[in-house]
Amino acid sequence: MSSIRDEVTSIMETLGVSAELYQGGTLSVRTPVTGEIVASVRVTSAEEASAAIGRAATAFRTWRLVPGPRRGELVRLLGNVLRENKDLLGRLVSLEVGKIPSEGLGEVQEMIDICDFAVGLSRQLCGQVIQSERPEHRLMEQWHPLGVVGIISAFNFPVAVWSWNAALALICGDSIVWKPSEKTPLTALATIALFKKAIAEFGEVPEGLSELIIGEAEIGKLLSEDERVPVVSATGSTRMGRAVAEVVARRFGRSILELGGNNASIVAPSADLEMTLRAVAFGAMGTAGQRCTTLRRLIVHSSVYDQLIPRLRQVYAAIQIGNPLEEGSLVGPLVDGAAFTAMQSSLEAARKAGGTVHGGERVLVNGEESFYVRPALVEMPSQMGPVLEETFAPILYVLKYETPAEAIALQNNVAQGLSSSLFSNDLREVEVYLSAAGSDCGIANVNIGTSGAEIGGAFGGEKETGGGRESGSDAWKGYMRRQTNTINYGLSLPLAQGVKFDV
Ligand code: UN1
Repeated sequence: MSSIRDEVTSIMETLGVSAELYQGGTLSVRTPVTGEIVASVRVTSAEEASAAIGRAATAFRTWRLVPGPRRGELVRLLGNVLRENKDLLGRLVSLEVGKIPSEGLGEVQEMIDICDFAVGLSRQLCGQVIQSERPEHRLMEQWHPLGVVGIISAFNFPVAVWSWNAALALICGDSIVWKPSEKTPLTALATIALFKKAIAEFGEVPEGLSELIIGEAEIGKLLSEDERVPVVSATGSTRMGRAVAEVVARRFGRSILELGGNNASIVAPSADLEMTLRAVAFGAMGTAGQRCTTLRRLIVHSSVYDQLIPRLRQVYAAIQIGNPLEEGSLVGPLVDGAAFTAMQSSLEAARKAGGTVHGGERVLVNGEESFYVRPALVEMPSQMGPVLEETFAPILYVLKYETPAEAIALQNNVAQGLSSSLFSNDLREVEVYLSAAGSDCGIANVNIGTSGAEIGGAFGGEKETGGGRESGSDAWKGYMRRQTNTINYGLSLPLAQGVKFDV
C-alpha cells in the first residue's frame, strides 16, 4: 500500500499543482491521520506578500469594471471545475485535515453550493430606489465593488470558508488575497490550481485577481495591516480575531469576523428524544468536535435527563473512532498533539470543578504520532470553568435545568454567540426561543443540531464570535461599498428639511 505522502503527491500532480510549491519548502505539513509529514511547502516572504497585495490592488481596478453577470460566469466555471474534481479535492481534505470521506466531500459540496448561489447573485447586486421628499428628485442607492478582500481561514474548513468569501468577493467585483491556515496549505494550493483551470476556460482576467500567501501568523498580520486591503474576512479563534479586528479598525478597514463558538442545545420536556439523540451525536462528535458550530453544551430538562443521558452515554461508548480513510469510521483524529493536550487540560479542569467525565481518553489508531480520542461527555454541576470556553475538541458538557427561562439564560450566559438550538414540540416555547427574548446567537435552530448550516443563510454570530456574516442571504453587502445618490431632474433647487438659502 502506498503511503499517504504518495497519495498526496499524486493528487497534487493530478490537480496541476507544481511540485516546487509543496516539496523542498520550509513548512512541514503533517497528516493528522498518521502524523507523518506529507509535504514541505514553500512559504511566502513578507516582500512577496506585499507584492501579491499590490498585484491584487491593481487587478481590482480592472475587475470592478467587468459587468456583474460576466464576473458570475467565472464563478460558474469554478463551480463546474469543483464538480469535476470533487472526489480528489474531498479526498485531499480528508488527508490533510483527517475528515471522514462524507465530510471531506461535503466540504467540497459546500464550495459548489456557494458558487451556484453567487452566480445567481451576480445579477442581483441590487440597491433600492427610495421615495425622495423633494419634487422631481430621485433618491437611490448603488452597491459598488470595494477593493482587495483579505481572507484568513482556519484548518477545520480549509477550503469551504475560502469559497464563501471568494465566490462573493469575485462576483462583487473585488480581488482576493488568501492566507490559509499554516496547517492546511495543500488544499489551498489545490484549490487555487482548480481556480486557475476555471480562469483558463473563462479567458482573460487581470493578473493578481486571486493571490495566495502562505505562512504563519505574521503573514496574516501583514495582510491585516495593509491599507490596500479594505476588507479582511477572518475565521478562527477569538484571540486571532481580536488581533485582526484591532489592527484593521485602527486603519478604518472593515473586518468580517467568524470566531469562536460555545454552542448549546436545549432539550425540552416535549422533545423527540430519538431525533435529539441523533442530532446531538452529529453535532458534538462530527468532525471530531472541530467545527466552530460543534455542539459544546447540552442543557437538558430534569424530566428527560435520566432518559436521554444514559442513552447518550451508550452512543458515546460505542461510536466508531478510527482511520477516517477507512469505511465505517465516524470520528477521525484531532488535528495535532496540541489539540489533544488542550482537550485533556479542559477535562482535568472539568473534573476539578466537580464534573463527571465519561470518555475523553486517547485511542491508539495509527501509532503515537497521531491523536485519536474517544469523545467526552461531561456531566457538570453548574456552568463554570472550562464550560465557558471553546475547546476545539469533542467535549460535550451536560447541564440540567428546570424552567425555560433558566435554560435560555444558561445558553446565553457565555461570551460567544455563534450557534444554538432547541429540541421541543411546544409551539410557545419554540417561538419564545426564536424571539428577541430568546437565543442571542447568530444561528438559532429548532429540532436540528447546531452544526451543518446550509450556505443559503447568513453565517456568523454575535459577541466574541465577532459579529460578521459570511455566505448566504445579504452577506454579499459586506464585500461592497454602498453609495447613496440623489438626482435632481427638475429646474429648481429645493433643499431638504425645508431649509432656505437664497443667494
Ligand atoms: C466552521 O466550522 O468554521 O455550519 C464552519 C457548519 C458548516 C460550516 C462550519 N457549514 O457546520
